[in-house]
Amino acid sequence: MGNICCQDPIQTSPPIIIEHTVKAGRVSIVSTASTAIKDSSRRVVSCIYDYREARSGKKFRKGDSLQIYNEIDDEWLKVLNLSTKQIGCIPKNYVTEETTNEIQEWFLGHTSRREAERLLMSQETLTKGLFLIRYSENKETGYALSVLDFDDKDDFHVVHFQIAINQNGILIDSSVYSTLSEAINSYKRNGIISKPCQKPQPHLWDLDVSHKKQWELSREDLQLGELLGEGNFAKVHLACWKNSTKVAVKILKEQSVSTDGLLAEASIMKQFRHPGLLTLYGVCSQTEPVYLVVEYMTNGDLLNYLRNDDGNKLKLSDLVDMAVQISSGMQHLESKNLVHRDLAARNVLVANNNIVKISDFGLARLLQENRYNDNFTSNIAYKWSAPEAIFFREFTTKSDVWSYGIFLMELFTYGMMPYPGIRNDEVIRRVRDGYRMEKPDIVPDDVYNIMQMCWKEKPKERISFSELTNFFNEYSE
Ligand code: ACK
Repeated sequence: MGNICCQDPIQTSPPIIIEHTVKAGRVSIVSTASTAIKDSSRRVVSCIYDYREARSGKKFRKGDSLQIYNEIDDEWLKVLNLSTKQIGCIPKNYVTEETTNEIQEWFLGHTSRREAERLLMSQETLTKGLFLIRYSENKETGYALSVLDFDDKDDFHVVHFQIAINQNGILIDSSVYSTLSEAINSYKRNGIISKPCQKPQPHLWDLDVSHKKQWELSREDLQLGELLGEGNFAKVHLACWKNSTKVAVKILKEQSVSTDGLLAEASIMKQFRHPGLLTLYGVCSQTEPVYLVVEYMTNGDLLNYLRNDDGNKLKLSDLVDMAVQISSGMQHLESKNLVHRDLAARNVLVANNNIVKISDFGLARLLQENRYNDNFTSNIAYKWSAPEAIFFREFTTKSDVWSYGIFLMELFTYGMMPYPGIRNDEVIRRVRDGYRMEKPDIVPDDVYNIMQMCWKEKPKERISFSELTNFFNEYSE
C-alpha cells in the first residue's frame, strides 16, 4: 500500500470581467473580456472551475472557453477547449454560458441562505466584508448579497441584503444602481464588503464520464492509502483513483462472509443522488475482496467529530445546519422509497465546511407497500430504534424518523450516549411503557419539542422529514 499521491488542484487564472446593465427591469450582461468565439455555429461556454479528466490527464482551467461538441447526457458535455485545442469531457456543473453571472468570482447562483452562511463562516481566514451574491431563495427574480460581519462581542456573523431589480435599476437597501458591478464597487468603497469568498468546487457525482453508468471499476486504478477506520465486518481505506481523485474504499475483512451484503449496499446507493447522502462511485466486484468505492469525507464520522475538539467549536447554528442537511437527505431517501434503518451520528460522515452526509447503507432496504418486515436481522441498535421496529420488526420511514430524533439528541449534546446510564434492555422496556429521554440543559426547548414529535408512539403521528427540514431551515436562535 503506497502513499496517496493525488494531485493538488490546478491553480486558477483570474476571472473574466463582465458588465451587467439594466434594461427595462432585466439584467443583461456584456462581456468585456477577449473570449473570442472561434466557431459561432457552435455554443461556447466558459469553464468556471479547474477540472482534470482522469483517463486522459487533460486539464481544463478556470476561464477556458469551451466549444460544445455534444451534450452526452444531463450531466456531461463533450467539448473542444479553445484555449488548449484539446477535446475532452467535462461535467456540466463545471461550465457556464459565457454571458451569465456564474462566471463571476462573487456569484454563487442557487445557494441557500444557510449554505451561504456555512460557506462564509468556514472560510480559511474570516475577515469582515467577505461576500457573495446568490439568487434570492424566496423571490422569482432578484438576488441576495450575503456578507460576513463582525459584532461588538467580537463574533463573526452573516448579514443578508435583498437585491431587487426593477425598471429603475438594481435596488439594495433603498439605494439604486444601474449595474450589479456598480453596486458592488459602491459597497466596497463604503467598506461594507471587501473580497469575494472562495467558491467551493462543485460536487463530483461520477469519477469520469465513462463511469457514469458503468459501476465496475478496475482495481489497478485504485492506489490504497491509509486506513481510515474499521467496523465489525469491513475496513475503510483512503485511496486515489487514477492518480487524480481521492476516494474512500470499503473492503470486507478477510474472514467475513458478507460479500452479498456489500453488493446489496452498493445497489441501494446506486438509486440515489443527493448532497445529504454519501455518493457511490463504483465497485470492484469481479474478484474478492469486493471493494465499495465512495466519496471521501475528510473529517470522518460525526460522532467522533462532535466529541473531539472540532466538535466543541460548533455553534448552535452549525448544529441546526447539520440537522437540515440530514433531514433533507432522509427526505430524498424517502422519495426513493428506501429506509435506512440505522440512522445515528456514527453513520453520518463529515467533510470540510461542516458538510455532513448519511452513510452506511448496509441495513437500508427498498420498501414494499411502505414498510419492510425483517425477521432476520439481529444486530439492530436498540437505543436508536422505534418500538415497532424492535417488537414487530416493522421498518418504515416513520421508524427512520424515530432514529432521526435520537440522532438529534446526539447532535445537540455534542455526542452524548442516548439514555445515559440506562442499559439496552431497560431502555426497551421503559420506552415501551411510555418513557422518553429527558431534556439535557444544553438542548434548546424547541429542538427538544421536535425530538418528542419524532418519538410519538404511533408512527402515523410522528413528524415527517419534510416538516423537520422546514423546521430547521427556519430555525433561528
Ligand atoms: O471516524 P472515522 O475515521 O470515519 O471512522 C469511521 C470508519 O471509517 C469506519 O466506518 C471512516 N469512514 C467510513 N467511510 C468514510 C469515508 N467515505 N470517508 C472518510 N472516512 C470514512 C469513518
